[in-house]
Amino acid sequence: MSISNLAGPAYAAYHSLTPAQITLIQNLPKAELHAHLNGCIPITTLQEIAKERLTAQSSMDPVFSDAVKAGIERLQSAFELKELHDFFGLFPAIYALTSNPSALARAARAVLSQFLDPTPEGPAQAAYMELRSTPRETPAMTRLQYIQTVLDEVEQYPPERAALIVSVDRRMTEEVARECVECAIKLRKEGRRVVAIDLCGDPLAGNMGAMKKHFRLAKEAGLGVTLHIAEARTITFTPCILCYTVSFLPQTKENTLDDTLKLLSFAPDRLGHATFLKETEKDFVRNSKICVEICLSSNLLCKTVDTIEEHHIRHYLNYDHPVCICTDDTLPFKNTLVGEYALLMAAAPLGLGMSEVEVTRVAEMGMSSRFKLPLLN
Ligand code: 6MZ
Repeated sequence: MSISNLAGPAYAAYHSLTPAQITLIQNLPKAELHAHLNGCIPITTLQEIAKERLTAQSSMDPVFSDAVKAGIERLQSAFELKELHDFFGLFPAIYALTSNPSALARAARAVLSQFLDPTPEGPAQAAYMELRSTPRETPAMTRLQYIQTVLDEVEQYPPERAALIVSVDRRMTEEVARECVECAIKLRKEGRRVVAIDLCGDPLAGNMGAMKKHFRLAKEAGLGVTLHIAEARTITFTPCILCYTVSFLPQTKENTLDDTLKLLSFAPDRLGHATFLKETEKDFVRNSKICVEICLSSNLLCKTVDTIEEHHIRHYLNYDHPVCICTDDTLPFKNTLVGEYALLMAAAPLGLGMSEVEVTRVAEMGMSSRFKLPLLN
């Protein structure tokens, strides 16, 4: 995405920088390690795919086609998310468009190009990218074909520039989660460029206890593991007699109470967001030197963090703990990797006011947190 498409907190931060600061962050070798394919499709690519698919499929259900159009309009305009939960409602319209191999390949190509090809303003946003995506089975492709299609695009770039992380969605059934992990292992064994498994999706969905064995399988096979963790505040309450008698008390899913502890027991190599970790959990992350993938615009726009000054990145930076600055979903958040680095460098209250030396150190941390391509046999 070109800087001209920037909006939101990253826009304000970017435009507050001096030309010398912009040149510095543009030229720093940066790694994008947390970017979701269907969340990063340039809006122009999505519009093109929509135009072609909606006209070609004249028999398409008009109600459905209106829903897709409305979804794209929503993504085009600046919109307010009231909470993280609203965010997941954006995807059905996108998924309706990337549901066959050619549209998916086109989307993947555009996302990779957005990060890895030189921009109108200067060098490529990222020196290296780990693109992640959730395999979907559709009438036009199996989950294995989904991953192969994305890999074909990733592998157009040399190994030192791009790799794939296969995402498992918290809402998946156990069977589907296992299928995704098995496909990732199979493809890696064939020499394809899959480096890790991710856990993503609505933070309040799914049963994480049941997911553990699939992630163990991935680890045993040599793949890396990264997990979205503690992204949303979960309501925890101690069961009491009132809970059984007063029907309007908040309902919590039983698995959210110790969700974070369960996920930490998967022995992850990296964590996504990690916004609402308790002090003991933060200590564990620090002692285990687990890199935290930080998505500043995403957290601010989804309102899981109120202001940049309060962002948990500060905690990790105070300890010189490894973090990686990432965009998460450039399509809805209208951000760029350079924009996210601008948030580090811009003076308060727009950014964290970090020095050149500090920002350079953070970029190095990201590059050092790349997954290694495992050698499987
Ligand atoms: C959790 C997220 C996410 O995989 O279809 N996704 N999961 N937290 C987030 N932070 C805001 N952003 C995106 O890309 C889209 C999918 O990635 C996950 C969601 O499950 C979403 O459906 P792929 O390429």
